[in-house]
Amino acid sequence: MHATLLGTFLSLGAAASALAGTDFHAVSSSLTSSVLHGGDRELTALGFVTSSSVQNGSNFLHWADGSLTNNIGTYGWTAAMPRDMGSSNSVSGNADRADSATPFGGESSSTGTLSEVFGSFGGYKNMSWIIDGEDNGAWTLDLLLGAGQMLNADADSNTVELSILERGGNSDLRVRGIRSDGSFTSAIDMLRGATGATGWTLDTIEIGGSQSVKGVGISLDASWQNLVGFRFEAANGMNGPDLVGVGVTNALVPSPGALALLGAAVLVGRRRR
Ligand SMILES: [Ca+2]
Ligand SMILES: [Ca+2]
Ligand SMILES: [Ca+2]
Ligand SMILES: [Ca+2]
Repeated sequence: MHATLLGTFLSLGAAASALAGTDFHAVSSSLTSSVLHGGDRELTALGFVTSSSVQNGSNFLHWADGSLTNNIGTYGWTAAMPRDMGSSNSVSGNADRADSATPFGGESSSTGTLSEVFGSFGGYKNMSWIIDGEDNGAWTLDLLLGAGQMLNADADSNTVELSILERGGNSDLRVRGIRSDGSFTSAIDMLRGATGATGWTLDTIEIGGSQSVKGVGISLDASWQNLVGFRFEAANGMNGPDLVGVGVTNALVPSPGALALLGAAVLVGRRRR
């Protein structure tokens, strides 16, 4: 191909990618695998339809802080949030676990924490520990990346920056990016119809039978930049999303603050020499 023509095609391709917007890639069960340790589930591979991205357990271990607001109150990363432990569905969004999973630390007081659900369970994210939502209940969850880390969406609609696993594949969930300056992106909705089965099921304390765990990989719009976390919102009409896990790309970058600190350290080092 003529060099000028090739250049034109390449720039057209880049422009098309930049305008790609948000794309949802259903989880593909044939590209997904996990292992059970007793009743605790470790994700080993997570693949998506029409995406080159393959995630694994490491993508789910980037969360270092967060808070959940439900109909009872607001609970920080390590705060003991009250759970529904039986037939009562009085908490709109709360920690819940597989019937066969290891109990939460606060099991005897009917509590659980965000750090248990979204942090490391001895080296992996325990997919048997989730946030259970109620049918018409509302809750808001902020999850924050590790200090000094930031996510910038690329301009490739086939690469997944954010993955969401939901118990049942029968609920919707609203998503916003949280920028490093504290502002929020516009919202996108993960719709239940966009999800695909992981291949495993989950029966928790709050429900009386097993349901398929489904999920989606999201290629975020290229305008989603400088993200230090995400806000997830469940609202009336979304059928009580049950959040099993949230993964992000491992291609995180240092935040401007972290870069400034790094730069200062380099300058100090130079002055000392
Ligand atoms: Ca509940
Ligand atoms: Ca992408
Ligand atoms: Ca659900
Ligand atoms: Ca059960």
